Amino acid sequence: MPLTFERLSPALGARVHGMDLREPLDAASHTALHQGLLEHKVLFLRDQLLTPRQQRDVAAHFGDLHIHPIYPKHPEQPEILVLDTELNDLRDNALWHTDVTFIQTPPLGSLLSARQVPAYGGDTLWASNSAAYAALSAPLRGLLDGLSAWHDLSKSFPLERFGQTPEGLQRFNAARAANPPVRHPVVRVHPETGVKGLFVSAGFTTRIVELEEAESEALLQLLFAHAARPEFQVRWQWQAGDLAFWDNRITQHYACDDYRPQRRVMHRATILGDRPRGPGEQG
Ligand SMILES: O=C(O)CCC(=O)C(=O)O
Ligand SMILES: [Fe+2]
Repeated sequence: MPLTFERLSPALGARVHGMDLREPLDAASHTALHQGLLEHKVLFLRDQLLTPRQQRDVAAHFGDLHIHPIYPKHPEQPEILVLDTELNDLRDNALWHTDVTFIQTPPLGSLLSARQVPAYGGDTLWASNSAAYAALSAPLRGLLDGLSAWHDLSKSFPLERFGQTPEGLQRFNAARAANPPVRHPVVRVHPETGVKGLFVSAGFTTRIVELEEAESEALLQLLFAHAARPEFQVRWQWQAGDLAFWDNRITQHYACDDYRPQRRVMHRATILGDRPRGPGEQG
């Protein structure tokens, strides 16, 4: 079957046909996947029940992998993060966020593999941050281009859910100590395409540095609501064996919390990226 990308919505998202990631990734497939990712921002592949090792190996073609400071890791493969409703309360992912923006070099992207899915519910939504940016008025874009914001891990990992056991609390405190808030541009220039996108999200962004507190709060609320408009989204209904690969530099996502108490298990490999650059900065 030839390799094709089937577009799923106007803003972003495509289904990939004709690729089997259980086979070693050759140079042509790697290039096609990379180009597809830049063009569509999130790719979906069905019937790819990869082993944790295979998933890690595919992800490692795209960069160094991140090991999450809080979420559990796969026992055989520490680069694979395990999102299992029987291990963790995962409702905190039902919030629009770009992954791991609380570090200096946030992920380039992630590969998320569905292992066990509920009979219904548990969809994930992605939104294009470049579509959101482009839909703002020119004066507001001009203001945002010169701003920066703080991103803080503790905004998405509340102590009530991640610090309740002694081990959990120890991990939580170590994660906070190792990850003090970081500052990123409010508008990021995509390092490969040069396209501008919003780079704030409800998950981790706490404060716009250059503004007064009340101004920052009001503007962030406006941007969070704007970025979550359905026009900028694609929604994926999972089957076990599905794999999603998203460009985390120009998207945010939301894991729908509508399926409990059914079990849901996902494996994620997270590829580190570069330091986000704003419109005024040189490469
Ligand atoms: O469980 C999901 O569908 C997505 C969770 C999430 O936010 C992530 O894997 O980054
Ligand atoms: Fe996420």
